[in-house]
Parts: sequence; C-alpha cells; structure tokens
Amino acid sequence: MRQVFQDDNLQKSFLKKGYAQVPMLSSKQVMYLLQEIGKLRPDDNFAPKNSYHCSFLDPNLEYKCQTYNLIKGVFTPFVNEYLVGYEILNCNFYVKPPHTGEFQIHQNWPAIADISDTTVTIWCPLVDVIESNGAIQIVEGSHKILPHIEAPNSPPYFANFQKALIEKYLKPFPMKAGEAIIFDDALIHWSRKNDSDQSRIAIQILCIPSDATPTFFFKENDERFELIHADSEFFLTTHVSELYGSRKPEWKSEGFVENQNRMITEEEFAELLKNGDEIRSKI
Ligand SMILES: O=C(O)CCC(=O)C(=O)O
Ligand SMILES: [Fe+2]
Repeated sequence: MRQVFQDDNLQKSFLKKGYAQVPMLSSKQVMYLLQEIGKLRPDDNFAPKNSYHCSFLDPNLEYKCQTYNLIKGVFTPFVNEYLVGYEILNCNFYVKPPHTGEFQIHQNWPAIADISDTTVTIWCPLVDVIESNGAIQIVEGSHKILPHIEAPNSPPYFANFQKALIEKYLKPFPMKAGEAIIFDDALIHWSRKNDSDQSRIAIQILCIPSDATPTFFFKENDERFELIHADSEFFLTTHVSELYGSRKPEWKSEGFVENQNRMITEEEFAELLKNGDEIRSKI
C-alpha cells in the first residue's frame, strides 16, 4: 500500500481507520477564506432551496474557477506538508444554509483509474461544527472492504441498510474552524442537515497521487464502466448533469472495467468491517 502521509503515526492510523484528524488553518486564514467566499457569486448565491451548495454543482464557470484557484492557493502547502506525492484534483465549498442541507450517505466517486489505490479528501470546516449543524460523519474502517464503484447511475452498495448506517455505524466528528480531517475517499460518510441559524461552511479538497491517471467512471451499461480521462479542467468545465447523461464524443477514453458492483446486506457489511484490516492487507 502506498505511503500517503509524511508522518508514520498518521500513516498507521490512516491505514486502519481510513482517516486522520490534523490542525490546518490559522484563525487568520479562516478569516481570509470567509472574507473571500463573501466576494464570490455562484448562480445559487450559496442558498439553494432545500439543499446544500457544492461548487461542482453550480453552473457558473467563472465562480468555479475562482473557487479552485482560491482554495488551491491556500491549501497546496498543507497538501505538501502532510501527504507524499499528492496533488489537488478539485476543490469545493460545501455550504449548508440554516435548517437544511442533509446529505446522501455516500462514498466519493473513484477519481483515479486504479480503485485499489488511494485518493483522499481534505475536509476543513470554516465554522465550528458539531453533529447538529452538519459535522462530517464517517464509518471508521469502511474503506477498501469491497471493490465497489459508486458513480452516476451506479448506486451505493449499502442502499438497502442506510437507516442502520445512521443508527449504528456513522459517527460525527466535532471540529473547530480550521481543523481538518483527511480521509480515504472510499470511506462511507455523510452529514446531517444544519439545524443552527448560521450557515455551515466547509471546504473539500480531493487529492490524488501525482503519478495516477485522473479518471471519471462512466457507467456504459450494466456490464461495464468506461474510464474517462478527468483532470482538474474536466471537473471545472463539465456540468454535473452531463455526467448523468450520454457519453460525450470529446471525452478521452482510458479503457474499460467490468462492473463488479453488488448490493450487500447489513450482516455481510458487519463481517467485512470486522475483517477490514485483513482485507486491506491483501490489496
Ligand atoms: O460537507 C459535507 O458535509 C460532506 C462533504 C463530503 O461529502 C466530502 O467532503 O466528500
Ligand atoms: Fe463526499
């Protein structure tokens, strides 16, 4: 398994749990980012109806480029400080307006061709978060226990026991503004709606190994996925609705993989989770 973290203790706990919690932004940097986000003008004005704002979901290209440059500028030094040979693929603001914004439980879409390799998300709130205002929630040790490809038109393997995930497995991570959690994109994660009167503002940064092929998994049919070359520019210039539609002729193919996805039961999930260390050691 590749060395993800510079620090050996962080690496050890990351391998086992799938995440590491680290200090990141100074309060000055938090203030700077809050000030800069206040100047940005996404089409949804950071206040979509009954939902959350995610930069990638916003149609405004200029806003998406400004966001990418702003976040990349501030976080690249942290990527280099904590990670070995990783670079930023895409970045998002996730804003939950007051009293809305519940997520779907999900794994992040695979972002490189080899799904046994590791991509990570840096998730960094710009306000203090607790469970009730939408702190991130994670199923510890749920990374790489099943080679499943979650993608547009390709539902999660745990679709049949989501209530149990919320009741028994997902745990919130209360954090101060500027702290960060760096997690394996294959971890099951989620967050509640924001029940406070202030917007819950967080940043997500998806990092991939510099030597990996950035890839979007397009579900061609029930039998296979086509691997589409998907670099930073692809995610900036593509609107999410295009990823759910038909294949665009200008997309660059990187080959195909068989669709091995299957739905599992909560019982099987519990077993896989219990044997996670052993399963991961064989990858
Ligand atoms: O902002 C959130 O609550 C969830 C973010 C998320 O799904 C991610 O960072 O991958
Ligand atoms: Fe996510």
